[in-house]
Amino acid sequence: MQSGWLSQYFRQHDGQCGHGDSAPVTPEATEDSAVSRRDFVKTGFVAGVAAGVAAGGVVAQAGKAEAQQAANPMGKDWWPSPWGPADERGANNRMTPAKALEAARLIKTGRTYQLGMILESGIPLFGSRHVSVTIPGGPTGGPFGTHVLYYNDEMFSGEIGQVGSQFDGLGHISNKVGNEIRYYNGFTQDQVGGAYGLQKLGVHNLKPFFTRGILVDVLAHKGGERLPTNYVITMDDVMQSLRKQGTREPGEGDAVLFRTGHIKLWKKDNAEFTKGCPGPSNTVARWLVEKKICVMGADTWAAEAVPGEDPNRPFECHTILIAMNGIFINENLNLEEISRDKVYEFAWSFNPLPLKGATGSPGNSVAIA
Ligand code: UVW
Repeated sequence: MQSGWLSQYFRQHDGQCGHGDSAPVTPEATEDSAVSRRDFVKTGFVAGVAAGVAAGGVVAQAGKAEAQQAANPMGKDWWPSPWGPADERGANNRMTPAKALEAARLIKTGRTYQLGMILESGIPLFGSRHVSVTIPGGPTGGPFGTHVLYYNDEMFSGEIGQVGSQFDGLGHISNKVGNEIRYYNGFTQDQVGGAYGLQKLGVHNLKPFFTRGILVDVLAHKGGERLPTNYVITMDDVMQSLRKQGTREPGEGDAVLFRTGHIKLWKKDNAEFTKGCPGPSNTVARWLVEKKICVMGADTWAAEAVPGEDPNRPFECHTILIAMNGIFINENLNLEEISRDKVYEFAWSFNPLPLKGATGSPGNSVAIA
């Protein structure tokens, strides 16, 4: 279980994050803000009477915005997607032949960099997730034939798409909007849920990613061994890092990877690793949405800052990217080697495991310089 505010968070929200009818926790739901909301309505009423119809119109406008916020804690409904109301691939649609050719042109030396960490027991894990690999028998089977052949199999158990250097698919994140749990493209829990694999938005819908990747080496810019746990990366950090590196801003269909140095805690101090993590702010995530990227990655377990800007709204970048915009997240990456070699722009590839109905995929994304 997580330490610090997250375990606190889990305790407070036990029974609220399932399918119950309880409203999502937002700052607006707190007593203080309820009071200020009442005051706002009262003030609006008085102002409306005093200043006539014009002022009343402004108040009505504000009231409408507030009602929208109450109906959808993210401020607006995010469906249908730009790829149509039936789309299940999101930003994976940006993987075009032209994009693959653009990525191929970035390959100059042919050197490959493994970005995935080894998937094994003992790695840091979120919440109560687990990883177990066992080899039944010893060897598992055989002997066969006169050449006396044996074979080994493995048994794996674990949340296969959500452990290790995981790739979050579009069925991973949803938010309560009004009375419905809503996913990417507005799909509801009834449409997506399935005891033996998601009925919609499974990672098997995705085609391989082969695209331009860029490293935003925030640690190199800020200096030190690693960014402080829960450091929130600002737009200024991003722009200064890119300027220092001489890297072009992200373009449509790019994969953007943030280095914080947090991965140095991997298997060395798992408690500190999972306590929180540094990562991009919501503003950075929204900028990446504007840039129409396909994947945001990082060397941390959440890829975004935890607890982030508002502890009452954990994993908000997950919602902004995955649920609202169909953009994928690749977590727990080893970005140390590409940082060391100053590989800032490269061909990036990841081929999600076509596991039917899975929420994500294990794997090993690669940078080719
Ligand atoms: C959650 O599942 C909440 O986070 P992550 O995608 O970082 O594992």
